[in-house]
Amino acid sequence: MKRSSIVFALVIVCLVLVMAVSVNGAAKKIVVGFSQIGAESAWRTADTESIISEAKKYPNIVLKFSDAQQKPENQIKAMRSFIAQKVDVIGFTPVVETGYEPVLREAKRAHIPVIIIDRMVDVKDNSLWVTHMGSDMVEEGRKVVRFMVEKGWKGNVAEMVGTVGSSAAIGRHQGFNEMLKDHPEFKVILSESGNFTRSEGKQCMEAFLKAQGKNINILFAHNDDMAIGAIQAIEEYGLKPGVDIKIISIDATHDGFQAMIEGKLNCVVECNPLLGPQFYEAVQNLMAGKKLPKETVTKEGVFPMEVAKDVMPTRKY
Ligand code: GZL
Repeated sequence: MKRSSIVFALVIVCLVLVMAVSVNGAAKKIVVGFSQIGAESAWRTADTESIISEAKKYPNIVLKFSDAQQKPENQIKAMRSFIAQKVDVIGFTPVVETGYEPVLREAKRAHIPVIIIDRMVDVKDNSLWVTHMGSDMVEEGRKVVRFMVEKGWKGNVAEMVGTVGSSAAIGRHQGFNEMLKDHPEFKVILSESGNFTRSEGKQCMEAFLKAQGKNINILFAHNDDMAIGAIQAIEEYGLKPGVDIKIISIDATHDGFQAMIEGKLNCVVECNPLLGPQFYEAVQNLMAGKKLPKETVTKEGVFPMEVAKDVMPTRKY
């Protein structure tokens, strides 16, 4: 065989080897469809930032992100679109607990695994989702009462509930009322929804004050954004938030800490939104064929106003 033919053959073999390695060497792309609730609160914004920014750390992750503007029907539409696009994994946070069973069945039939983060669905068949990660909302409600008792608070309580039908609002309300049974020093005189938003929290507090005014001793707001809206309403009414009306809320966001530093909010119960790292670790493990835990609960603390100034610089959301 001529020398030139041997060299040509060697070049071809090398090219084929290089191509084979490059195809096998590059990690397989994983296409993730994520349906987010919306942008109703600072907590949700931090959660979205975590989901989007963390995806950029994985060269093999392609994220398709959809914002449902707090409408479950938009989530169902987005999830059907992800199924039609044959994504590898669907991630989502359900606005409310119910109404998702049909689309979850469609994802299962299409062999697309579903990872749920933060809020949860209420379905009988738990094979419709692979894993859930997020806070224990019932325990968050219990922590609120434990703090109120520890501080020696007593009197009439106004409860400002989150989005009606959401697992966050249902769980927090459940834990709160479960603990109150043993504490007759508290009487819940008002309980209405502020839908987890600042503006609706302000409106809700205006209605509370119109109905009960100075009879309200304590406000429990299911999230910081509603508490901040309520603080504005209380000040406009001529009372001192954090003094005339004690206030406790859940999330522990930057603005919650700022309100505590200003003496207008007495305590925040932490609910951590930074679920991006956990979510993509689960995606990678799932695609690598590893078994995932059915449930992963976030560990969280309680921050009274006295520690706000020192703790604030350490906060990540
Ligand atoms: C709780 C989360 C709630 C936050 C709110 O895990 O779903 O939704 O408490 C957010 O701030 O809107």
